[in-house]
Amino acid sequence: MRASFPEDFLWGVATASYQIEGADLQEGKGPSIWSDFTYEPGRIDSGENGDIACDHYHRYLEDIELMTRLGVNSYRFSISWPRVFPEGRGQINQTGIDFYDRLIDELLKRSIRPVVTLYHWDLPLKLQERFNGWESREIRHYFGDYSSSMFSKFGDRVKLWITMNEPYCSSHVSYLWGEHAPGKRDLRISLSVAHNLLLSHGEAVKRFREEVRDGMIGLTNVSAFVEPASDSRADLRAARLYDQFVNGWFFETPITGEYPSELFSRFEIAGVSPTIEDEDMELISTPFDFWGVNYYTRNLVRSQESSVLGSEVVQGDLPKTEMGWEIYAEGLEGFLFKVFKEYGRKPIYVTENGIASKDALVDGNVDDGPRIDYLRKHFSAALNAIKGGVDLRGFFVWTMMDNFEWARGYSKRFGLVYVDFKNDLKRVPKKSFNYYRDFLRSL
Ligand code: IFM
Repeated sequence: MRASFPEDFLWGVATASYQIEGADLQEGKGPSIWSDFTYEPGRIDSGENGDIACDHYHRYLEDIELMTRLGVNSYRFSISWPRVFPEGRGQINQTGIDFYDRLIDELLKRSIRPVVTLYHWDLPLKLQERFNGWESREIRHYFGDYSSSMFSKFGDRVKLWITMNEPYCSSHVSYLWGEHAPGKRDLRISLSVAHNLLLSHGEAVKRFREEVRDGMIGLTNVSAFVEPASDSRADLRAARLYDQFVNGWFFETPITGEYPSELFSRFEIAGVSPTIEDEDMELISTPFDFWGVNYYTRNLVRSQESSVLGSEVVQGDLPKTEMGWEIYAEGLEGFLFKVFKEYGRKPIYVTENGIASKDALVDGNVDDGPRIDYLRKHFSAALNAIKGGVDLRGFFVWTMMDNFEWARGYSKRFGLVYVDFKNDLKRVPKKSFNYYRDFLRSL
């Protein structure tokens, strides 16, 4: 199968700073909203946090050595904003910059292409304290300045940039469902946060165009392959509204410069729609180069008129991962076609895809058959999309190693490498690591 993918296809693994780095308040790093949130009782399963995580900050060489053994040609990671700007802006933490310099140089030495996400959820706590972080329109200038600095520090070596990871999660999972930092539950605030995130994405792209001579910049969204729970008119409409909420809001708006109209009208009537100022939509729709698609599951949706969203997700009957997410590789293929056709015919990278499974270390081995099966099916779905004409250019498995899975703590393991959190963070490649390695060699 591998040989059927384009020759210059990027095959990689993905991670995020707070989930793996550890060294949380060390070497000049400032706190993020997660440093704080994880210490609030009841927020995280088992009261865990990312203080140490996989200690990648100190063990990055060992981790890159594993990537080399794996045979990937690219690595997607995020920069921790508070590690480089402890206060969000102003005084730079040179020790943090040095860390990313070493990381990038080592990757390039191993012919592994660095793909950098500027924001994967760890907002500097200072900005939260000063003006409520993403709730304020001001944040776009801060994000723009931070992005400009990163372009100038690393742009000579990093050629693929992602402004942010899953703005759906940094808005709704954090401000509507209350599961992620800072853990609020208010749709009006959540929609305004989503607006400020999109503005900030646009600002970063604008800066990139003005300041960087080569390279590409894109936006990574989480995607849901939405299906109606029945053929009833009400459920079909609910599926449409839900698709606008999860997908359209973040995929359509940056292309068209307009929010999906049916859902926007509903929010207007409910008095929760975001305030849009002159030129906002122009900034949001600043042309960018590619889409990052994070795909995990499908969502089955039925009508729920009493909710302002007009829809609710119901349990489907497909086999599920340890996260309780349905396994549906056909959804990846379908979604890639949708993104390509409906949202600007841009190059696409699958920037995350993977599975949490019940992995156990037995006699020094982790036999994670479900992950192998999952990856095989999703690689094949990606190939079908390419054969059907989608401009898919890369695939990043989530994730390199078991790590801090946000509100679920360390209980959910997504890695190709098992991390023994009870035994000095020992790394043990799982059977799926060997599967991916052999797949990559099978030219
Ligand atoms: O771990 C997360 C990641 O940070 C963002 N996308 C989904 C993953 C699995 O939940």
